[in-house]
Amino acid sequence: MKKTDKIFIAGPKGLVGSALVRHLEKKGFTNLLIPSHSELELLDTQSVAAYFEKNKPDYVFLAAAKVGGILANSTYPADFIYQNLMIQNNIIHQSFVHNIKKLLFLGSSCIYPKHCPQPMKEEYLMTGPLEPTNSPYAVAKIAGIEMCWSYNRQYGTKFIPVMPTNLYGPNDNFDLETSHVLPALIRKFHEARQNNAESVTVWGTGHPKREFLHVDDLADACLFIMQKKFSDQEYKNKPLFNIGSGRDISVKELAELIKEITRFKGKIVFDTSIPDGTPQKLLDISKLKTLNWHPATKLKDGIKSTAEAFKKHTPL
Ligand code: GFB
Repeated sequence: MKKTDKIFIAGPKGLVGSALVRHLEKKGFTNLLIPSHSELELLDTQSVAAYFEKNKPDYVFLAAAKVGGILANSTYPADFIYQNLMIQNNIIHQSFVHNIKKLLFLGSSCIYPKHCPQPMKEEYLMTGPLEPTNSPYAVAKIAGIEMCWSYNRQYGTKFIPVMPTNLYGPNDNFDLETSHVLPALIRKFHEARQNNAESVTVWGTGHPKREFLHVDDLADACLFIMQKKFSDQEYKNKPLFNIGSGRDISVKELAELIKEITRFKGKIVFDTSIPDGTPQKLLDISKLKTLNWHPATKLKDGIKSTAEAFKKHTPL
């Protein structure tokens, strides 16, 4: 990749896309295509086709997606399947039509079966039923993976699907209805401390285990894979890379850690009327480690900086 190559980041305002923009700029890439919503409507095939025709990107990071936590996934299943299929169909197909050099498609660890052996290896894809709370999202992402593989096989494209674990960091969604657990708990504990509340309510039993990766580490891994040279055969051979931190913790342990970081002194209460979702989600990242990529951010440090950034932007 040359520093002047045109790099299209689809979804540049989101948690992942904004981290990619920061990382690429830091590494000296000068020709980033980061269209605003008024310039490009990803759900509209004509708009995406016209954008590719006009801008002719060399590389594409497909980080645009309809995302959300367990409640958002359960409440808006149609939006999750429709929007994700449309966005990825439009971008992957136009990337083929316009002969781009390489594309990275970002999926999610929820593509693996609900009761998958842990840690989850790439080859466990499609070996069992999905978790019902997010299967519309997971099915869309699995379709995206299959699409990358199919275009590579039929047309010789260089499309690589990568599957990040649960992510967190700056520009995350802190809305309590739609966010993921980590930003939700930062907000809940921070507000509880400010309001001298007696307790913080955590959804579910606290038993599910999740793996968390700082989004800056994800951006680093994505650029690493984008720059890596693979043989034509490797592209045809259904490439797939898990990207994670290699460690998981329970929701209860996460709540205790955030309680300590935010210096909240009250109690933690579990609301077991809310579903737990998948019991455990830990990715096997040995494939990426073999290529010599390793995550850098410790969970406690990452939560501290994310909580600081949240406090700065949300003074109470
Ligand atoms: O992060 P989260 O919403 O999504 O929830 P998933 C993880 C766990 O944390 C669940 C619990 O067991 C939640 O019940 N939890 C506890 C909370 N308190 C809270 C809270 O205040 N807010 C939230 N949101 N959860 C999503 C999928 O699954 O993860 C997506 O729905 C995607 O498709 C994404 O894969 C990475 O980890 O369960």
